[in-house]
Amino acid sequence: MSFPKNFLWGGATAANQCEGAWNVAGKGESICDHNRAGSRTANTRRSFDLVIDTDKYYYPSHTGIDSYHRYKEDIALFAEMGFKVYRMSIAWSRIFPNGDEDAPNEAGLAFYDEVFDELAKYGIEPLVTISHFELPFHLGKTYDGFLDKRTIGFYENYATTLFERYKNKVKYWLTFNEINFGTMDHGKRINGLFNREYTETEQYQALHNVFLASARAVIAGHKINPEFKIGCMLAYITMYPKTCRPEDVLKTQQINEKFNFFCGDVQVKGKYPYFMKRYFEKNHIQVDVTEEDKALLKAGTVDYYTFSYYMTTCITDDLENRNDKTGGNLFGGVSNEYLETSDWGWQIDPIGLRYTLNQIYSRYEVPLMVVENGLGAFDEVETDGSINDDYRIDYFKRHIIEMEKAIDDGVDLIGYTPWGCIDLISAGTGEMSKRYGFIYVDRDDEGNGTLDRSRKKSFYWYKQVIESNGENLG
Ligand code: P53
Repeated sequence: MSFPKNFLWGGATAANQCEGAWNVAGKGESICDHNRAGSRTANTRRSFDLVIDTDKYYYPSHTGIDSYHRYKEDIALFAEMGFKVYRMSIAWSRIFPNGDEDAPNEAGLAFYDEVFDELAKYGIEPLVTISHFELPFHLGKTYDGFLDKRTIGFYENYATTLFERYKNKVKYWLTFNEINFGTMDHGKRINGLFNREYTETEQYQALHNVFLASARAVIAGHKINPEFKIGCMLAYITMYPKTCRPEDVLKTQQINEKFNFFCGDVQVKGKYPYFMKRYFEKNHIQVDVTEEDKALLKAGTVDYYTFSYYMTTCITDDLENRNDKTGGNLFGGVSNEYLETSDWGWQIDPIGLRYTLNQIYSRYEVPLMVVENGLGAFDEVETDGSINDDYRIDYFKRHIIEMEKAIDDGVDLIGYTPWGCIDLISAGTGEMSKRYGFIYVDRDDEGNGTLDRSRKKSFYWYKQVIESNGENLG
């Protein structure tokens, strides 16, 4: 049992959670620049301000961990750990500040040229998320984001600009981060629906337009460089029936189809699954899907499938009346008495990763990559400056063992990029103290600290894992 020779070990971040420099060198406002810091309990309900008021409130994305200015130091640390791949995102609003311009902002493009050149120095392959929760604010405000068909064209123009510019520097792309959050209210991070309440029809119409934008980008990208690998990305929250009561099992199947299967089916198989067509019919949801759209979805299928994996949850047929809901899952899943939870209530389930990899692979049989996984935890800096994050090492070790078993099961798993390889702003809560990194960043929830970087115990541990291609787990 072992990892393939060319397995892509690395780490993952997103621009809005680490770059900072939110209004520098021509960058426009992105939707996430309007998110205030939340609190531990706020979870995914951070305040979203239509008008930014920096005198009154702290907006964590405005400074992030300042990687806009410190990326060279950060990449050197990634290289020290032996990263083969680095998953990062491009801030759309650096390239098209308002989103609807014809011509891109050269300063934004030049910045990422430098980042890619820096990665190339160390032989690290970039894996670029084109849109990671960072639609230009103007597109949401003026067009209701992806509810307006014109936004499909803006996205295609943006993606094509990136493909042309970086065609010899980047091979691996992802069109949208966690696209399946578009099936719920949380989807405003992707589709930009924040001006008012939207009907379910409107939400699914916007998601449909996101699918079309993704398909158009895949087609355009392959024309520009046939070597490109363009993938989808889903938040995969694996579900178990709470009990073996057939009612619970059936409910699990229904919620699972809609949250975990629907978007992957569209992006990998190129068509809407039967259960969503029926769901639309039964609930009088009128999504306009033309024959031309269907052909586009068919032609614009992705080359590989990627997902985030943090937790599993349990489903019962009376979710509404339960008081044992778990954190992180946005459909109200309940606890599993066989699992431990993180300090944020996310249920830790390494064996679930093997199960999940097999579940996804049996459905699609395309190469898979785990592009997010990790433990958000409080870290303590000792008086000598060391950070002994054994709990994080233990979390990764157990997940890596299960990935190896999944590969042994026959799953074509090509890479692993743990989330927040350097501490960054939490997407859910806006906290800094929910730390994921191998690299510690001196910064607190209110924005104080030197922003200095230091190596945690897990840093040395992960270096040894990569060096041994997953054999030496300590
Ligand atoms: P944070 C919820 C559940 C699963 C994945 O999340 C999620 C979320 C959003 O909170 O998002 C992904 O920072 C996302 C990253 C995010 C990461 O998970 O809330 O792609 O941007 O930071 C971890 O702990």
